[in-house]
Amino acid sequence: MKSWSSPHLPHLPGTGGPVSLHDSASRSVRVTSPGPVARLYVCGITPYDATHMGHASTYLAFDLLVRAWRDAGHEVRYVQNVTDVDDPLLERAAATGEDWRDLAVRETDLFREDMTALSVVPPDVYLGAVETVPQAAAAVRELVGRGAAYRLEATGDVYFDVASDERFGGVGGYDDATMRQLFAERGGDPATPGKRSPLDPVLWRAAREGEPSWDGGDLGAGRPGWHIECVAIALEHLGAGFDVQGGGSDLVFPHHEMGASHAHVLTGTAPYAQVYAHGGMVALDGEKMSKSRGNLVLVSSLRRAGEDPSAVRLAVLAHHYRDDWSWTDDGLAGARERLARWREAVARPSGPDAQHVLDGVRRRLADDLDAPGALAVVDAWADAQLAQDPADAAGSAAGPALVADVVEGLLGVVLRTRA
Ligand code: 5CA
Ligand code: ZN
Repeated sequence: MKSWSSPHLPHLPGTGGPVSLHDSASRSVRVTSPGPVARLYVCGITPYDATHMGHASTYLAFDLLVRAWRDAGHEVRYVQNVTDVDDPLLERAAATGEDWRDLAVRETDLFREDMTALSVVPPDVYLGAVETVPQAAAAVRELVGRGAAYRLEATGDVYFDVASDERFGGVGGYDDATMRQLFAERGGDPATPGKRSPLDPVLWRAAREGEPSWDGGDLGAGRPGWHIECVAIALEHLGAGFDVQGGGSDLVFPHHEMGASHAHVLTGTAPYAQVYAHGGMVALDGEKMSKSRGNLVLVSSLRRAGEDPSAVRLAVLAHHYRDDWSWTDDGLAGARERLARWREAVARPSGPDAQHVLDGVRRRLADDLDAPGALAVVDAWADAQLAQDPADAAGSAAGPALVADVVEGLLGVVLRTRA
């Protein structure tokens, strides 16, 4: 699948330091220590509706990571999926009478436009579930071969035996009751009769009347379960033990827990990912923003309303990526004001030295992507700059130029139009 075009990434003097990131599995902030190539997998959208500010916030968080890693001198290999066949997508298409493929293509196109507008660095590998069915089916057959999966005679569906991975539960660290509750709330089927454990997730759903299906070889016709799709893509394009598995906190369990267990059994190694990083949930009016609830602020609506994408980025980056927060008009208005101040400050022909802005923003981002801290560093410089009488012209042109590059390169916020 095609990705989207890269934003301009200005060259910054020197290099940033090692990037630390909170790991859900160890419940601690850990220094990422990629080899020459930093390997990142971020769970992509299920394209049955438009991208809302919750999704955008998650992708912006990992965009900061990509930028910080690159700034620290790593080559980054970034893989993202599109869940372009799944129950909610099929249900929405059935409800509106649209072909599910057309729906997926349309919403994925809109997502690319949204990400491009928001200056999100594109993944190097962008893959849909449909185009990777053969890899997912092969992974399921492998799990069957290893005795970690079993078929339910009633339906022909194939399930993963969570007991086959002794590390199962290690990503989320939840007790059994919580796992059961989250599994039921987040697309699992605890009550399906005949399963060895209520928590066992489906690996291969046998073909049903009116549902799309693919040839699964020994598995028969069907389609892959959600977790194995991401694992098949990540293992093929990053390999086991990659640096960061990312997504929103709603994916900790079951999605990333199950994915890790599938991979542990498939590869015979652990961990699947060095760090499991999760962004907080964005709400609107106190409720998690979600397509199923319909309480959405869409990136595309903001764009249509003429909102500056840099203001949208600043509205998101004013919150730490791990916090849950609510989208508000006031938050966006505050971001517009900040953007205007920063633009005014860098537009002046000279200003205070800005090496400490570069150092400070680097340090804040390297510390678990502390974007609010990074914004405060830039605010302090802008305040000092705007407090000066422009006629005094203290400092040099290098200060404003460096701040504009730091803000664009590390925060993705565009302050100056390029000639
Ligand atoms: N396709 C799967 C992942 S394989 C999926 O969860 N798709 S999604 O469209 O529902 O979500 C896309 C990404 O946005 C996921 O990383 C999810 O964790 C994140 N996300 C969804 N809702 C919110 C929200 N309200 N706030 C923050 N992030 C969110
Ligand atoms: Zn995923």
